Amino acid sequence: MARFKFGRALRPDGRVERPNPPNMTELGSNGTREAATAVRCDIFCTVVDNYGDIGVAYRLARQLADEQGFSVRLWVDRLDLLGKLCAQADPASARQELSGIEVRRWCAPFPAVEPADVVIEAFGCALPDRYLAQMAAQDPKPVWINLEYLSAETWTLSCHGLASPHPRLPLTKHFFFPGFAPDSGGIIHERFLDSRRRAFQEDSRAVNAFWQSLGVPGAADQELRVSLFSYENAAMPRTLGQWADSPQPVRLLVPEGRSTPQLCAFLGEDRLVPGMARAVGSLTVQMLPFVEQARYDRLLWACDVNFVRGEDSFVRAQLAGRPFVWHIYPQEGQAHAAKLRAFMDAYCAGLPGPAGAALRAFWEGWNGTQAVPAPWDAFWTHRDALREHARRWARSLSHTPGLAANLGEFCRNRL
Ligand code: TRH
Repeated sequence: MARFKFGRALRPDGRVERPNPPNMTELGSNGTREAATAVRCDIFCTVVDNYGDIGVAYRLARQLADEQGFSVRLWVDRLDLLGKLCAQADPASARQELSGIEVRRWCAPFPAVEPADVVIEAFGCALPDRYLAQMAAQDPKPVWINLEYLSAETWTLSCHGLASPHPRLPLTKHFFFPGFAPDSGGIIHERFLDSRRRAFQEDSRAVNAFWQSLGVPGAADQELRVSLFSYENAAMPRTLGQWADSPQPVRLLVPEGRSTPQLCAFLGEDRLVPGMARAVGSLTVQMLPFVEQARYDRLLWACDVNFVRGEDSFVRAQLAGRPFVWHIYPQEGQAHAAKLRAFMDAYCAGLPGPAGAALRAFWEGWNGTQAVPAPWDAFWTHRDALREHARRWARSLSHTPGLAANLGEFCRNRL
């Protein structure tokens, strides 16, 4: 029989085999490894669009393995996208080990595998029927989690942890809402991330070496470094124009992606590819490759201000301890406006009034939830307050238990 480190291998006759003996260690509440049976966890992820679904699922999978001692198997339908976030990922391999987790291609027909102790479906992706039927046949039943999108909206707190019985099968799904409030599911932040981040930011040699590795020159005197990861954005040309007219040099660092056509139009270029840099007035636009997740963190740590989007880069920008601007994932009927404002309410509560008002105005303009985009200068004039607040916010997030720890506890209490 084929044996895999994390595997529940299939017999040639197609019957489900017993799982291999799982890891015999897990992390106790004090963070030390204790002799115990590892919790087996299956995470299911389908990519709706972009990188956020797989970005969150892969990050969570690693943290559940590293810090909660879970034995994790991640099922994902788009291994090609995982390859963008992690260079070791092999898009052609249907089964591989990556950073302490087992990664499997989610394909149809779904193989007959024994369900894990904990089953996490990311963002409401429906589990394969065959797997669901096997969950129902299992005794005891797996702990079944539906991991929801991150939101600061208060209604999510009343739904967090709620149980939803399956209409036909003897199974119960629990809703898990990541968030910022103490009684939410929390956000993903790795242990020691905050100290690693601060050590990097305080080490000018490490920062310079990072810029060099990306082919970005050292910062000019007074230069403002901005990273840009955004969706198509009606406010972008105006903001680019304001940077071009700025008294201060601005270097805009752009991982290739959905902003590229707008930048081409602004710069009058047919194409922009990683490595190219073009200047207009005070603004230099430098294209970067899409880098691995860990390097993207460093980009956020090294810039003065970061434009981020979606869910995962939005959280990483907060953990970078630097001012940032969020382009929220647009939803039909402007449903995203309430979500944007709920976060601004939480974030601006700790900012002096004028800085909070400037942040709200700029973010609303950037997101098109307010008709007239606010000028960049009106936002950036508050840079000292924004910087100080970003540092404090990152520090306070790093002291929260976090999504993986909250999930770990929630599941263990139900196993
Ligand atoms: O890519 P996103 O827009 O993803 C999503 C999806 O649209 C999804 O359907 C939606 O529901 C969700 O947002 C809210 O943005 P996000 O979430 O920031 O994910 C980007 C990931 O890509 C994140 O893990 C960071 C990573 N990344 C890199 O690893 N390297 C890079 O160079 C860049 C720019 C990003």
